[in-house]
Amino acid sequence: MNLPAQLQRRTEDYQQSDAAHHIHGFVDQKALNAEGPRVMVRGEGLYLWDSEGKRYLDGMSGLWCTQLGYGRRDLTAAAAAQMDQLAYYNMFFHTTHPAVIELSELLFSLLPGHYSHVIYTNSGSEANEVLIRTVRRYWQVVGQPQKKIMIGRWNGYHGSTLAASALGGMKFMHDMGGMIPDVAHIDEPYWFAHGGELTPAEFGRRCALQLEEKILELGAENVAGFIAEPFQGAGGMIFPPQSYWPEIQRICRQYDVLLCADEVIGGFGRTGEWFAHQHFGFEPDTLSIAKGLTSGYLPMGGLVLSKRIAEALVEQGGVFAHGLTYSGHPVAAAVALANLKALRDEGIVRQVKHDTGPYLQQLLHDVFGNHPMVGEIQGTGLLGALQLVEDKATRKRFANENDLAWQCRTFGFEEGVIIRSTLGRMIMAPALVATRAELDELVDKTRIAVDRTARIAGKL
Ligand code: PXG
Repeated sequence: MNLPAQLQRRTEDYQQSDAAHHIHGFVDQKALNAEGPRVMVRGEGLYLWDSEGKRYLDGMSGLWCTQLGYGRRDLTAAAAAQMDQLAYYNMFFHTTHPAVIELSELLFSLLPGHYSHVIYTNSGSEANEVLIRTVRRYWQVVGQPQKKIMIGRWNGYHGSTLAASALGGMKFMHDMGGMIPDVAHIDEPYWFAHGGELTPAEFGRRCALQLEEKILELGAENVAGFIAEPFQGAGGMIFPPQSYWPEIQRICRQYDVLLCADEVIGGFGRTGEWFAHQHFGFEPDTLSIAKGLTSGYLPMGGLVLSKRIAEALVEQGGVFAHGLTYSGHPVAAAVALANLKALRDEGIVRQVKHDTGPYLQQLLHDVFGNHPMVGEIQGTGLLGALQLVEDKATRKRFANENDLAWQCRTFGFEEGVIIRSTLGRMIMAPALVATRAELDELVDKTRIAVDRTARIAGKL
C-alpha cells in the first residue's frame, strides 16, 4: 500500500505519541495506552486501512456518519472550492453567505413542509444544547416562561457536553461531572430486556404512558419538551414497539409538550426515509441533526424548528441571545450541500428503502434467524442489531453480555469487519452506498465473529 509521506512512521511510534497526548472518548485511557490504539490511515468507499496495511469493511459508517462512504472526491472538491472562495465568515453582524443559504434551501426541500428554520451548530451535542435554550426561549416568548423542564429517557444518548449528557440517560455520565436542573427521565422502550410478560404492543404503550405520568407529576404547565431518539443508537440500537410513538405523540399534543426528535443518527437516509421519524410515523416539533448531514467529512449539526416555533421566535421573540462562531460555517455548508445533493441525485436514500435495506434485513434474518446465540434481530434500512442471548425462550441475557459482545467485536476486527457492541447487542450501520456484495461480506464476517463468540460461550 502506498502511504503518504507523513504516514511513513512505525505504528508503535504513533501509538506512543498518541498515549503521550490524548484522552480518547469513552475508554479506560491507561488500558488503551497499554494496548495501543489501532491507527487508521486511509478510507475508500466502505473500506478502511490501518497503519499495518490491514483492510476493514467499516460496518459502522465511522461513528454512524459516513453516509456516502470514504474518499468522495465531489465532497473534497466542494470543500476546496469553498475554501478558495470564502474560507470563513459568520452569521453575526447582519451577514450571511451563499453556501449556507443554498444548503438550507436543499435541506428544507427534503424535510416535511411544517419545518421552516434551522440553527446550525458544529455537532450533535451542540444541537441538543441549543435545543434546551431554544425550547425554553420559545415558551418565554409565547407567555409560559415556567415551562422549562425537559424530559428525556434512561439509556438515551444526546451527546457528551454537560446539558446534552443531562438530557441523555446514561447514569454513569451523570455521575461524572454532574447534572443540570429541570431535567427528568422516563424508562426506555427496550422490550427484549424489560418487557417481561407483556406483549411488545402492551409494553410500548406502558412505556409511553410513563411520559403522561411524569408530565402529570411535574405539572404540564412546567414541562417544555420531551426529547428522544426515534430509535436508540448509542444505547444499543433499540427499536421501540410500534405502539410507542403514536402514544407519545398523543401525550405531547394533549399536554402541549414539544416533541423533540434527536435525528443525529437516524437522519439522512439511514432508515430508508430521509428522517427516522418518517419511518416511525410521527411529527416532531424539532429535529436535532448532525453526522450524516456532511457524511462526517466536516463537523456540522443543527436544530431544525417547526414553523410554529420559528414563527414565534422570529415574529415575537426579538433578540435571541445565542450564536456560535462557526454556525453555518461556509466550508461545512458547502460539503453538506454536496453531500445532500449526492444522496438525492444518486437515488441513494431510495436505494436503501427499496433495495439494499430490504436486502440487508432479509440477509440478517436468513443468517441469524435460527442462530442459538441471537435472541432478537432488529433493524430497518441499513441498520441491524443482533441481541446476544443465553436462552432464547426466556430472553435470558448473559451475565457477562458486555464482555461477550466486546469479544465479538474484537473477533470482527480480526476478520476484517468493524461492528459495534453495546451491552449485549451487536450493531451495524454501514454506509448508505453499500452494495449487495458489500452487505454479503459484512454479514458473512459478522457471522464468523458471532460463531466464534458462541463457541466461547458454549452455545455452538
Ligand atoms: N445525539 C445522538 C442521537 C447521537 O448518537 C449525539 C447526539 C452527539 O453528537 P456529537 O456530534 O456531539 O457526538 C450523538 C452522538 C456510539 C456513539 O458509541 C454515538 C455517538 C457519539 C459517540 C459514540 O454509538 N453519537
